[in-house]
Amino acid sequence: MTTPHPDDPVLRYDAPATDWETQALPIGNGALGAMVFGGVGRERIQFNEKSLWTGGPGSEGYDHGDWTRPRPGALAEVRARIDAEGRMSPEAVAALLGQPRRGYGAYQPFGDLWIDLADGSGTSGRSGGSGGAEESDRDGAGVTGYRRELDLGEAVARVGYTSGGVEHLREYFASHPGGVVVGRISTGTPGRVSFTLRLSCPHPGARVTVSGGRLILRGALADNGMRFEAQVQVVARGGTRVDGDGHVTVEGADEAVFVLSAGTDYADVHPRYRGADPRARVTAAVDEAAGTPYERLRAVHRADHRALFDRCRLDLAPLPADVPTDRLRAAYTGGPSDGDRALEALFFAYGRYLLIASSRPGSLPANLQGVWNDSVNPPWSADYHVNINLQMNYWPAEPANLAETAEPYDRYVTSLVAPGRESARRMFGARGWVVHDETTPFGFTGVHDWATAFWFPEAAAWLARQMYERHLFGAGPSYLRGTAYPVMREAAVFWLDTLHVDPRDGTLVVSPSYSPEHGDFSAGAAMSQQIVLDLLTTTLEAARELGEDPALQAEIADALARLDPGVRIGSWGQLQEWKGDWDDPGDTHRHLSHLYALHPGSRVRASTPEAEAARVSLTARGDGGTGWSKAWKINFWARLLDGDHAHRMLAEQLRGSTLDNLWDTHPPFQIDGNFGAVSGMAEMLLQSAHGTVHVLPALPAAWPRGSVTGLRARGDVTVDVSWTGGTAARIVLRAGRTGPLKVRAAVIAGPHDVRDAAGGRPRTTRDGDLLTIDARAGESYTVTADAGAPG
Ligand code: FUC
Repeated sequence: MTTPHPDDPVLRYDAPATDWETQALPIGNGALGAMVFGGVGRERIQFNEKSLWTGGPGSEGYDHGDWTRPRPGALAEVRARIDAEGRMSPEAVAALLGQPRRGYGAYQPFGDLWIDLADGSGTSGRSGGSGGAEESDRDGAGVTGYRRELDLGEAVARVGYTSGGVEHLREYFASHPGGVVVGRISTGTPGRVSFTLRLSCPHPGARVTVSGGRLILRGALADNGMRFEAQVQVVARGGTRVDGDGHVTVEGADEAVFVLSAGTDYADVHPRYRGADPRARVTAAVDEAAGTPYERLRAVHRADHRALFDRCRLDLAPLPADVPTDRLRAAYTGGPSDGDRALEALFFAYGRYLLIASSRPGSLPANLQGVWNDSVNPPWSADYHVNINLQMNYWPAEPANLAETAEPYDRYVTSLVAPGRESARRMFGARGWVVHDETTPFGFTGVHDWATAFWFPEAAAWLARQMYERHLFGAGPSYLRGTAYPVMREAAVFWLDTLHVDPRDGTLVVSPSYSPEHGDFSAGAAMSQQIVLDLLTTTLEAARELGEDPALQAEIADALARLDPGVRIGSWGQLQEWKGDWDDPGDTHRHLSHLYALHPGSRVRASTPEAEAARVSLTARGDGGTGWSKAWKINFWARLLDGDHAHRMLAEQLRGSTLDNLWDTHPPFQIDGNFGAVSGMAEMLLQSAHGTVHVLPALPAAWPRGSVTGLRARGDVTVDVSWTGGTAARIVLRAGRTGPLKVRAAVIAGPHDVRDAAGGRPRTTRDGDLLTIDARAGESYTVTADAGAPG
């Protein structure tokens, strides 16, 4: 077993996993995901491919969620009733505007790879193998030194133990360059590797054939005819390899490797969503990997992963070497122990690891479970919920220096435009595009009829606006012109056609408007207004920057002048969730939609009356909630510059909403909270939403010392900070652009020193804790606390 790098964050356990959701360990390359159990007599590797979905074209009654019967006047009727009565129940609106969901489908598990292992003493471990049953036998006679690890730096899962006097070592990784999951099975003694490997699949009609050490699993989903294929090639060094009926057996080898690839005939192209048969692609990937030495596969994977993973790192305390991660988590209180700090930093590293593993160019974005799913009926279909969840998945991409992982998000959101145009036309008679609460890889952009979560046309605006963030971080002008702006522009046009004049005050409002997943329908709920305002503002900025669409610019400017901004302070000092002052101070609902303008939006800034009102609302909602809700609250408190409360939310999440394998739980497992927490921790350490690079804006007392490298700020700046005694000792800023670089940090208010990479002093101006550096692209600037220097 390769020894872990001493500095790499590692999840470690001293027993095999018996439960998929809470214990098994995830590896993935974006398109493929696998869960490693690490059994002793029987290894289970459950695997996924991201496009294997039921529903959509080919499934019964699929209609994209667009209205299938004409509803002349239905929308107008809802608006008129809301104009007259101020509100309408979700049930009443759903009766008029909803429809039963047809052909929605769900993300599907692909299959399981089972390895029945001999113990190395010559006894065959094959148990007759009718597939399916999990088995854990760590306590089997004579097993010692069991360990199971997920090395986040190497992106490798390892299993090791001694059984029958033989040391067993296995490692697994999912290679993005190779398009394969790879496993190596070895023993400390040559000639002792013996096992039988087989595949099982939950989908009726799937067949496994075997030839030349290769298993081919092939089938088509009964629901929609989607074709799928997985192949596994077993390569043994020494010993014998024999094809069996549905399995491959290796006896007495020195070492064996398997490579697995899987695919479907899905294509992200409206309206058919089908492309080439997967066979050629899967065959090519497996052939290529099977013909490449293991060490080479591993080295290429390592380089690919490290190029992303190593860019950013948070250190709060070293991981205790011998404490298994489940025990570290069980002992966690959020108090002052080093173990707690180490777990927090591990959670940060793990969230970044999970994003790399579940979102790489060339496949769909991370869904509610990233890429991992073992159920034919997963929670919420393991779909793309877009009233916060998909957006949250990508909050850390830029700040935590993983911009490339957002490519699948951009591509997917862009793919929603074509079906979303149809929904906009058919349901609203509007130009542009729309999508509601949740969607699938098949462009489900219309509605269903679950009253409390069916209507959210603002989702398109939110999704599109988040693409503009990537531009702000530094994606470059061609990204804005070619990728973000076209999607934003059409989302904006939809709202220009759809906004409604509020008869009470003549402002432009969204109607019907529904604050996710909460309260009555009304006109101009805070989130609706804030999102539309945000989209129109950023689309106008983008159009101006690109010199595009002058007529549209004028139209947007006109709408903005009349738009209700959706930020109001109510009777108990709260930020109002609705245009009417309806908020209940006893309400602890998980969604805090009315605080969108605080985060991820940026219109509400700390230390303003609106921010104080946001604090009142946030305090009233309390520190509970689902995993993702707690993660969002880390971000909110960080934006309010309250590091201690942000940390308290992180502690709540780790204590109450995190599983032994450190997956976030709603419950059940839902990955958005892992990603939201990384974003929140990044916001505690660095903020850039308000024109400055704000260093350590919300550092909690619980983090008196530490360091972070490679955080990203808007304006193409990369930042390293180390701190002691709660203040920055050293800040390194790498400028991607030439021009004024504004840095805010407590250390700047006192004696400090600023140097460029050559040790020279750049031109700077200072105003209190704000330093403006006359920066040059490519240069790095180091700010140090300097007790000797004049202030
Ligand atoms: C939103 C949330 C739920 C859940 C679901 C997947 O609808 O309100 O809590 O996270 O998405």
